[in-house]
Amino acid sequence: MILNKIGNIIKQNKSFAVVSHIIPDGDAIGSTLGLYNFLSEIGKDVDVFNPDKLPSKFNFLPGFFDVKDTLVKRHYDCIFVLDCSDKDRLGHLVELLNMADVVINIDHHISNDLFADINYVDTNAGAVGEIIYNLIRINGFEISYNTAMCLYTSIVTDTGGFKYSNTTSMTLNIAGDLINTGIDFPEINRILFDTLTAQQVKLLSRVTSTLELYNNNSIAMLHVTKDMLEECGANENDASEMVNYARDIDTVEVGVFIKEVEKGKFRVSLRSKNKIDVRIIAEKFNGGGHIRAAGCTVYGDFDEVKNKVLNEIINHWK
Ligand SMILES: [Mn+2]
Repeated sequence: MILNKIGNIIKQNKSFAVVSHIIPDGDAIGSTLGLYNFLSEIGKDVDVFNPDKLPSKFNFLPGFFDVKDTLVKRHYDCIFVLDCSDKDRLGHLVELLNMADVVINIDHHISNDLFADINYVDTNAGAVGEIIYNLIRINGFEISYNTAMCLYTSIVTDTGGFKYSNTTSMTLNIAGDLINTGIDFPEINRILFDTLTAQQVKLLSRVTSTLELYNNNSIAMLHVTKDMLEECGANENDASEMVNYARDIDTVEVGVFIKEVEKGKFRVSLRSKNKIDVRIIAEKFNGGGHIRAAGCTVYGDFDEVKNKVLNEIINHWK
């Protein structure tokens, strides 16, 4: 079993790095910090990285302020890459892969290209946090309160609060075991799902007023420009969940959110309810993700980008 083999590597080595993907989400942050806390607690020398600045809403997680975004030249016995379907997801930290004896890739994306020395891809896992939980437990270790906070965050965010179809009975069993460590999960849920800044509420009113409906009201599009962010005093991360307002409309199957990153470059988030595999649409633009949640970067002016994405969705529908 690969998780036992990885457990032996943990037991037999001393220095580790843990890293996840650009534009980190709750799973990337929760799973890396969960593994980071666990390895630190059992006495390992661990560095934790992310190529991008972490959204501040996750700053309640133990280890949040230890996350580095730059490399210092050194050597690790082993590097863990979490929630990354390919090494490009590491952005400027891709160099880490050359700094260790062993690179271990742990993921749940079906598109994972198995880039590492050891690859463990479980597409049935709702979140990478579930796999880290299994890795710790299968190898006979305990899960601490701090590690549980991080793994719970990973799982509850990637399953949309246990609402999405990637939630399994295993997901709920794991969450139950994590809750048994005494973590304040109602408070974690409140921070993750029911907290907005004043800037975000202002931005929400601007973003929802951009609503456009297509394909018999089954596709909804929202967008945000850099100017809108600035007018509301908001930053890029403040808009990250707003795609859900497009998806949540009763007649809608696919929700689209287009965010201007810079002139001529847009980040597109896609969400679907029951029928459309949005990962396939994202992959047409060299993006990726999951069947119900995916994303990609599309170049051109706004109308061009909008029409390209819309056409791809409608083509896929046929
Ligand atoms: Mn994930």
